[in-house]
Amino acid sequence: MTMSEEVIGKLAKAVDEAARTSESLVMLTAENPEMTLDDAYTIQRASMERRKARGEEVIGMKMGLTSTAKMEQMGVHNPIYGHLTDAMVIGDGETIEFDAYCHPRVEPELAFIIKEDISGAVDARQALSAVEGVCAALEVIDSRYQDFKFTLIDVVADNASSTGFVLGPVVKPAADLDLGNLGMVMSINGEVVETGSSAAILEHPARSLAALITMLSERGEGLKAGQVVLAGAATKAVHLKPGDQVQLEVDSLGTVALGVS
Ligand code: 0L1
Ligand code: MG
Repeated sequence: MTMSEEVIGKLAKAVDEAARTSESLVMLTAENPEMTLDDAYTIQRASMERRKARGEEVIGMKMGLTSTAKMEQMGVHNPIYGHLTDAMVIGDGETIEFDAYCHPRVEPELAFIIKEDISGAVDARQALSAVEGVCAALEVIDSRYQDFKFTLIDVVADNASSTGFVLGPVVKPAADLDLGNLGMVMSINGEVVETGSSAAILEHPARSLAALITMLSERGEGLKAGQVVLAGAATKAVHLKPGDQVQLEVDSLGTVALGVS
């Protein structure tokens, strides 16, 4: 870590306030070029402490930038993670208000429900042993940075653009699914906007889960029973606009939906 606790606290406040008020920010690295990836994860955690102090509860984690399409879209080369809180839960079929966001986008994802605590440097098979079930999910991301422009370090400090997520109603054991190759079709207002396969999520969603657990272990952390993990997007993200009705259909896992007013 290169930054003092005071600077970490100041930057955590900046990203947290931007998320709370939907006022976009200039990327943090513009004024803090010395900031490292490690600093960025420390800022992310400090911003979660601010949310917890307001009564939010961390209920899971997300992996981001897990597909080649997403990495190319954002001009980066590594997956990242962020924290999910109870305030980010959107009910299946619920309508969100466009004005409550800076520049929201939606991604087709899968989610894991974790059945037992797990930590350490694990492989995909070990990671899956801690999974209760898998469901379809939509993630709403909303970078707090002006014009959606940031470096990998900036986006990590901004909690990997985490904003909201919807879980589908069908939860199945991973063993009952062709998890490495589930077809995923995302439509907006009845028109197909993205099609993909779960194979695009770090080549297999279980690899994404294992990568998350392994990255968390580098900070002495892990996943807890009952947590939700968004495995990452199977395609690039799509901009939302008022009036959109988004639906994701996943092989064997049914549909999950979201509206925008
Ligand atoms: O969930 C994601 O893959 C988003 C990661 C952050 C980059 C972005 O805002 O698109
Ligand atoms: Mg995502």
